[in-house]
Parts: sequence; structure tokens; C-alpha cells
Amino acid sequence: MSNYSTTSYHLEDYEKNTTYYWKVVTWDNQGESCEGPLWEFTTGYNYNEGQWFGQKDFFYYDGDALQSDEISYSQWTWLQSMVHGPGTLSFYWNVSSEAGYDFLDFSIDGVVQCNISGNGQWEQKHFNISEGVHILLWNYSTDWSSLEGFNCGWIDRVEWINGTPTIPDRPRGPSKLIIGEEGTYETRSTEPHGRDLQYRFDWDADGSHEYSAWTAFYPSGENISMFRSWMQNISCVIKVQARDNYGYTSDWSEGLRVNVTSNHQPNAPTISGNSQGQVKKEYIYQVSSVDLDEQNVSLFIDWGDGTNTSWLSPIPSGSVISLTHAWAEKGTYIVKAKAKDTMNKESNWTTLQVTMPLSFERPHFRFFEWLLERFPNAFLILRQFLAY
Ligand SMILES: [Ca+2]
Ligand SMILES: [Ca+2]
Ligand SMILES: [Ca+2]
Repeated sequence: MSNYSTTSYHLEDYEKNTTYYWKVVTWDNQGESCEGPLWEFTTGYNYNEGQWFGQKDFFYYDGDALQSDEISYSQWTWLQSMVHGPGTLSFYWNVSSEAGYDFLDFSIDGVVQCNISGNGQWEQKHFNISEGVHILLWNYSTDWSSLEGFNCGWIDRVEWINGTPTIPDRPRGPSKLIIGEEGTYETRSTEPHGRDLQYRFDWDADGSHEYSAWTAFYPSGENISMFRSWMQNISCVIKVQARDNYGYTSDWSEGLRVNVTSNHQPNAPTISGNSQGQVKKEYIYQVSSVDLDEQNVSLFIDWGDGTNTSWLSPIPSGSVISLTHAWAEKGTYIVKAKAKDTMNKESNWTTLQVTMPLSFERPHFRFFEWLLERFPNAFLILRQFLAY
């Protein structure tokens, strides 16, 4: 049967002494599929043909339950199933029998785990099943005398939970990247039984899907990371899933949207500081550059006198660096500065003309100019001072 969207399936009629094989294949709406391990169970009977059957008169859940067939003294009737561990088994059971003499018991690989007898209540049992193939067997048996109650056992709501890895964390990493820039994306999942896990990413989970290869196996709960860069402008959602070595696969994680854009050159730097000064005296210049991609920037300053800073250590975009320089000889110099980002994309040059020494008037001369402007009536007097 196919195209079931529910998580349970009722098999109505069982043939006695028959082994049933079944396997669950799931697929999503993208056509990706995975399948669980092959299961089987066997209906049994003893020489008096006692067998288990489904009935709808007495049950714990969902309108039906398995019931052991009518048997007589010193007989038994059993139901067997095989599972591929690891996983967790749970079921409800009940019995109506001669207390202390006629039993319903449950065994794993031939070892009885528990039994019930008398007139019971529906009771749930849990078992953690270890790795590998295991035989589960429910058996109702009578002793040589006295049949009481309904003289049978019931089983209902048998559930098997694979050791499925938990859904991995949403990938952690940069949501903005530049073409060619590598992003590191980290995640983790845990496996209920502590077994190792491997991971794969879907680099385009809301688009055409692009699955990475499965990673190597890592311990359950350990952070893992994967690198990725894109070579074109793109906006995509990345997701991750985990898988154990039995092929049990988690659901996909929540997505992280990543926007990949072209790299912008840093802005031409700004330079502030004196444009005039005296030789052999140190002046402070402040330089900065902004990178639109918020990448760190390195600055390069050419002092125009044959010396330069070479590329300085990267600093955050927009932060200011202070540098001192002194010029040894008189002259006019063109100071130039440029910046580059972490992908070595360079800005345009910024220039600043610096004159050494300053060809300005002497200070006292400027003072008189100031006086002339402020007190024009003093002009004649001042002319005398200035020897006109
Ligand atoms: Ca049921
Ligand atoms: Ca008995
Ligand atoms: Ca940039």
C-alpha cells in the first residue's frame, strides 16, 4: 500500500503461523525519500492451534487490540516480532487468567522480561532495545489445571521509536557574505542512545536544493561545522540534517537565510591634519576608511617624500588611525592614502598637499592685519607704525 499520510496502519486479518514483512518508506514533497529497516512479525500457534487475533470488543486504544486465542490446559499461544535496534519499545497489555498460574509474558531474545496474571488493568511497558536484531515475543500460557476469567491476554498500542537523531540546531554563521568569501556554519544534534552522527547541509533549502555530501561521524552532541562560499549574488536558505550509522535520519533543521553580494571597494580614505608646517617637526594625521561591506580595512599612506607606511594592520571599517610624520626638507609634498578590504580590494587614492615650511607672513604681521580689519579708523596711525 502507498500514499499513506498517517503514521499508523491497521492490519485487519492475520494468518496463523505466518511471518509478515514490512518496511516504511517515506518521502517528502521534493521527491527525497528514505526508508526504515525491514521488520517482520510472526503469528504462532501450538499444536492445538491457539493463535493471536485482532478483535474490537476489548481494547485500550483506537478501537481494537490483539487477543490470544482460546486455549486449554498446559497450552500456549504466542506472537513474535523482530526489531532492528536501537530503539524504544512500548506497548499496553492486559490479562484475564488464573492468578499465579496462567500468565501472559513478554520476552526479548528468549529471555522473559516480565509477566502478568489474574485480572489486571491495562498497563504500559517500556523497553530500551540495544543495537542489532532482536526477537520480541508475547506468550500466553496455562498450567495443567483451572482456567479462569477470559483465559487470555491482550496487547495494544505497540510502538517502536527508532533511535532517531534530534533535529539539528539551526545553522550558526554569517547571514551576509561577499562573493568568494568563505562562511563557516556550525550545528549540532544529539542521538538518543549517544551514538555518533554525521551531517549534511542543504545550501538552497527554499530553492532547487543543493545537498552537501555527508560528513564523517562525530560524537553525539558535538558541534560540527562546514565551510561554504558562493560565486554569485544569491539569497538562499541553508538547513542541516543528521543521520546515525543505522541510517536513521533527523528532520531538517530550521533555515538560516544567507545573502551573498558583490564586494565593494572601500571608500577613499579621509585624511585630517595640517597642510602646512615646519620641517623636522612631527605632525599628527588621522586617517580612516569605510567599507560598505563592513569588512576590516588596511590603510596605506605615502608621505610624498619617498617614504610610506606600507600596508598597516587591518582595523574595523570606519575607525580612525593616528599617525605622525615629519618632513626633513622644505618643499611641497603630496600625501596620498588608500585602503584595502579583507579581500584585497583597494580604494581610490585620497591626496593632501602639505607645504614645508609654511610660506606664511610673520605672526606680528598677521596681528597688524587683524588690527586693520577691526579698527579701520586706526589706519593712519598704523601706517606710521608700518613706515608708509
Ligand atoms: Ca488498538
Ligand atoms: Ca490454570
Ligand atoms: Ca569590501
